Amino acid sequence: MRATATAQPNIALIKYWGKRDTALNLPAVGSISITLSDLYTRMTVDFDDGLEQDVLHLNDEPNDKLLPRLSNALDIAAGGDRPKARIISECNFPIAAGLASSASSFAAIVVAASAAMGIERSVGELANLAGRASGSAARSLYGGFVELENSGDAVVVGELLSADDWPLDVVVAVTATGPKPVGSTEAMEISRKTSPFYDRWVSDQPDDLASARDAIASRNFSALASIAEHNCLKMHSVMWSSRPAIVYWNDATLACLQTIRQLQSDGVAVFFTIDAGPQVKAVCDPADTATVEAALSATDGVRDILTSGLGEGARLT
Ligand code: 2P0
Repeated sequence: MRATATAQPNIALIKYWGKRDTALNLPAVGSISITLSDLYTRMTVDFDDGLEQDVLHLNDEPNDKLLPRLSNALDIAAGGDRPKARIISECNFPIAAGLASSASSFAAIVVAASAAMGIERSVGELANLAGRASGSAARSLYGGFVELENSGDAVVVGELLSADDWPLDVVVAVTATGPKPVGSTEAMEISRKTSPFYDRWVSDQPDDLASARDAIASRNFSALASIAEHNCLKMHSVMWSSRPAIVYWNDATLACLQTIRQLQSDGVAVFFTIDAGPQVKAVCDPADTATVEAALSATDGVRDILTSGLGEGARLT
């Protein structure tokens, strides 16, 4: 009753922010993301009747902090009456810092737990289970360009283009490595309840999704850049206008945006996106990756640079 799965994080270009059902963890809006190739979470689940409690080892260290949500994900995937499990997680990038570590973790654990229990599930079923654990995790079941549709009692997730259909790179400028001040789940609820812009955010999302879908279908980089930056800044405007305000940015976050604006005016094919954290993700044409890496590395306050191509969905390993 043991299996190992690997999943990569995904970066939303059209963002998920807000829930329409907190009990089922259903998003209020659809979203479109790209799955990365070089950052990963590898998760082994070993169900053992002899254990009295679930235990988690993360990067070879015991970890009680992240265990409750992973135990909940095991309940979702294997049922509340499942045996207890030994969970061994390896992650090659910073956790809970706005780098989508929850997406890769929950995608991997659902795939590993299903296999360890001997339950065969379609990728769509696995995506729905991962999404109940963490909304963005549903998208990491698929590779390349992924759309999560917000309809009915289950989310519908599918691949718009594969990673090979339109190879892009993502250069992540790491501007802080600590955990974020407020987690996404709590922050989304604050926004839903208090931001005066929240309803407009939700009602505009279908138009942004349609624009991004068209840009991806025609591989139109400048059209995708324009809608992705707009959608990102709109999500952060909802966060900033929440009470209390949810501000994930720091000085270096803004400095990176200025660097990217300069690159764009120099003719470099690059655009930014920022999630629930201070890191800036620069999406670019692989021909421009070295230029983007050099410019972001030289930006004040940038501590590290991680570069990734686009990759495949979660799978057994
Ligand atoms: C996204 N984020 O679409 C957006 C953009 C952060 C900003 O999905 O409550 O960890 O577990 O469903 O998926 C982060 O939220 O939230 C997220 P839960 P999740 O990638």
